[in-house]
Amino acid sequence: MTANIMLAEKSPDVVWQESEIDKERRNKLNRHKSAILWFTGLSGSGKSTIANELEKVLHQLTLRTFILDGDNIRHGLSRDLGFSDEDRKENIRRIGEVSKLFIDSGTITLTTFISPFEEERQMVRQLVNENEFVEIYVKCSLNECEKRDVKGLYKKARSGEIKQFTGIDSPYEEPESAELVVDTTTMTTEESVNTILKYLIENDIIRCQRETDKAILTACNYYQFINQ
Ligand code: ADX
Repeated sequence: MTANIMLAEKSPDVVWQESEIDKERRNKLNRHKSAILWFTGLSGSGKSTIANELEKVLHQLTLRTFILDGDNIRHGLSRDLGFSDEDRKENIRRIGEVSKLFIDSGTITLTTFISPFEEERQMVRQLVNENEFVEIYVKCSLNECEKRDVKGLYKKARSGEIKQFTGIDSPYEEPESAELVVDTTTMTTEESVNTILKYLIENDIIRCQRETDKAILTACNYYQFINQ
């Protein structure tokens, strides 16, 4: 049976249906493992920028990837949710479950949600196998995020036009057990991507053995870690 299957809470008579084409077979076909790269951090910290840049490299390496993005998910799957603590928890619960499905599909999923609460991030971590969840804290001071204010939301939050804004009148709990911390006040996007690539290679989540892989990484200026 697939790991960590919970009983259906309100419908105890539903039974888990196994499929013969399972994660292992998909991983074999893809020639790489599944993983959730869970980016967390304040709005404007750089989660989406780094995830997009990283995905481009992974895609060039012919790995199967997908980005679940906070703003986009709130246009569909979570369109009924706001920004109260309860709604944010439900948002992350849904994304956790979707990410778990993506794990079973053989995909490397990059998720970019503020995900402000340690408990919910831990909950998602528990849904999958130990080496399948990589928490990446995109660290950036509130001051700097506010200075960037790419979407103009901090200004609105300060003026009271937007309520329950993370960092202003809604909390952000810094990760306690993130696999990686990338500090976007001191690191460039390229350096952050390098750090993550290094981790993925060292932990055998991705492999870059073929000459073409090395050529691709060289072309992207991400070669320095491969020969170590
Ligand atoms: S989470 O807290 O539930 O993880 P999520 O990542 O989905 O948040 O959504 C955050 C995005 O919604 C931000 O990048 C920002 O663009 C937008 N947003 C709108 N209102 C708020 C708010 N009150 N707090 C935080 N982000 C908000």
